[in-house]
Amino acid sequence: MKAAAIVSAIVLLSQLVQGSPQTVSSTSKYLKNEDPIAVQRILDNIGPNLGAKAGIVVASPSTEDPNYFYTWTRDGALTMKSLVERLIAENDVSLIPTIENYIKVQLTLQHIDNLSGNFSDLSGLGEPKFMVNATEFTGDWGRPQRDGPALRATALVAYGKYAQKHNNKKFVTESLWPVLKNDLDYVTKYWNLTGFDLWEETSGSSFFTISASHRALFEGFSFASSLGHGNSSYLTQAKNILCYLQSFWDSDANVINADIANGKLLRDLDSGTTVGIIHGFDSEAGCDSTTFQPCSDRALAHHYALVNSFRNYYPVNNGKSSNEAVALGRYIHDVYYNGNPWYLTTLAAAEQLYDAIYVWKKQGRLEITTISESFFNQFGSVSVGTYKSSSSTYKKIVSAVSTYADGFVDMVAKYTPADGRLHEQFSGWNGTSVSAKDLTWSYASLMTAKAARDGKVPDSWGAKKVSAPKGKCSPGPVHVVSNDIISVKFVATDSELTGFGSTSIYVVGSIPELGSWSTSAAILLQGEPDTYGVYSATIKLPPSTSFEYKYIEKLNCPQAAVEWEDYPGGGNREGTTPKSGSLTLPTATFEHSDS
Ligand SMILES: *[C@@H]1O[C@H](CO)[C@@H](O)[C@H](O)[C@H]1NC(C)=O
Ligand SMILES: *[C@@H]1O[C@H](CO)[C@@H](O)[C@H](O)[C@H]1NC(C)=O
Ligand SMILES: *[C@@H]1O[C@H](CO)[C@@H](O)[C@H](O)[C@H]1NC(C)=O
Ligand SMILES: *[C@@H]1O[C@H](CO)[C@@H](O)[C@H](O)[C@H]1NC(C)=O
Ligand SMILES: *[C@@H]1O[C@H](CO)[C@@H](O)[C@H](O)[C@H]1NC(C)=O
Ligand SMILES: CC(=O)N[C@H]1CO[C@H](CO)[C@@H](O)[C@@H]1O
Repeated sequence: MKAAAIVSAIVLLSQLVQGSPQTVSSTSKYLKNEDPIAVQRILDNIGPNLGAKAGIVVASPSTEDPNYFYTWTRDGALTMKSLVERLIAENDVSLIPTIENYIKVQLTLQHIDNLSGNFSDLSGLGEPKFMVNATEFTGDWGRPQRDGPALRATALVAYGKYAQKHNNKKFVTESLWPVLKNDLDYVTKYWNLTGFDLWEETSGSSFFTISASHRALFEGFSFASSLGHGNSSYLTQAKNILCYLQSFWDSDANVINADIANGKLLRDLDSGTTVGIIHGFDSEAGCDSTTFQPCSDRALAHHYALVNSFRNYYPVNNGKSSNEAVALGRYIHDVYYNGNPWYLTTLAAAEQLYDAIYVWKKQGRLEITTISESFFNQFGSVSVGTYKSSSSTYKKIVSAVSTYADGFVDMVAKYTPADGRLHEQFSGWNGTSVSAKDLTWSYASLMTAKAARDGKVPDSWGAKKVSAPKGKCSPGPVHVVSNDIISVKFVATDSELTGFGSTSIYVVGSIPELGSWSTSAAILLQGEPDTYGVYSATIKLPPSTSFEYKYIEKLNCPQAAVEWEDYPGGGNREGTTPKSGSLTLPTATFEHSDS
């Protein structure tokens, strides 16, 4: 054969092997390029790098504006979960020492007595963050946060199953189980108390935390059983949690509520819910709505409403048509660093859809219900019903949803700087990087979104076996008896606060629940869902307690100037809780003179 003939034979052969030559999409190219950067940056942020203790996951190397040079239980757990999934999907055994160091140092963190409590009654596990040398953080903070132990339990179970399969039982019994047991016991005991949400701003009950708690105990029970430590309390409380979780679905408004305090809605549309949905994904659970699977009608209705809330919100989203992906922040009217879009929330929206597509393909059909109808109608008018994979409607929808999902990644790609480094946020005005640099969680979210797009889904956690709760929900072993506490509502009006980038109203006061006059620990007043310009916060206080307080306005970033309300006489407001019942304080009105 002549050389040219050999070359063309090789070309022909390689085309046969690869199938017909296809153009690689820009989404694939971006992810392929960014994925190794993400893994490397994650590993760079884990001790002993950066001077952190071995296994400590540093949130970001940023030490000022903002200072994220800490380890958060939540961020660390979600990052480790993504590394364990990668270990399993790619057989990347080089990750094992990092994962095992992480697990070992958690036992130290669990034993630190801190401002959330102590180890003896496990209350200290609710502490949200620690110094990178694995010592206590003593500053003001939104604490406790009850998602951390649950998320860590899930990361540990994922690695525990892998290690058991690969003959590392010794590590599981000696190092992993002691940490996991504490987390499972913590969730079992405390899930039914309030705490701060994943954004560390709102004290109450959140979909994210409750759904993570359910998964942790449900899969924790089976895993513990496989080690001979099965404890029926885990399963009993998993059932109670699942029952309570259903109350976050609002069937009238067709939304998943994000945060609830004292039976009142604090916020509905929130990207934290999407992060909760992808965390709870189980590729074998179909489109189950009890566990809010990514392709469930509830989760798709949430996706639709959440994305729409951001559609005309950021200037970077301008000009997108009504079924194109857009950049997403945490929630609208967020003020933290001006409330820009985040990489991890935009990627979570893509990941939810990749998960959904995976399941539709696996089961060979998709279902449209009256709940998910509006999500599907974005891509052309379709009727409620079940569509088999052979139908043209199915094919049209799957293709459109794939394009739509890629669009979220494309937004992230567009605003990723040339060096591939992901901050926490990108400007809603022009897409430049904002807030903490090299955010570990941003990179973890890129890795998991790519894996979902590639069809490399995490192992099942048994969600298929979850049965829908019936009857009245039972409380947890530790719960608040409502007459022990008084709901105190703070209300303020300001008709000039507009959306993206404006200031927010807070209340601060003399008692710890009101931040002890520290403006950085002030309580954020949330916009009332139905009343324009009215903001409120409801907190719990003991009966017959007197306190002083005052309202402030500020941007939620460290250097922001604080504007104190102009209260007659320059003094403080005063309040006293009654012996029982609730208390609504007089409404404060902010007025702005243009001077
Ligand atoms: C642990 O913390 C709880 C409250 O969170 C407290 O009641 C208990 O006394 C503390 N125990 C120790 C040994 O500090
Ligand atoms: C841990 O780090 C903090 C902050 O850098 C420092 O103040 C403290 O002394 C360190 N503790 C130990 C035991 O190294
Ligand atoms: C089972 O779990 C409960 C709740 O966490 C705990 O109090 C109890 O000690 C556990 N039982 C055993 C045998 O470990
Ligand atoms: C505790 O559980 C009960 C029963 O599901 C529920 O009504 C209540 O809102 C829960 N409270 C918290 C703070 O989780
Ligand atoms: C982009 O917007 C940010 C605010 O989010 C601003 O600080 C920055 O100067 C702008 N940069 C450019 C290049 O316009
Ligand atoms: C070691 C330490 O700082 N412990 C503190 C933990 O928090 C409690 C309050 O809940 C303090 O009293 C301890 O001093």
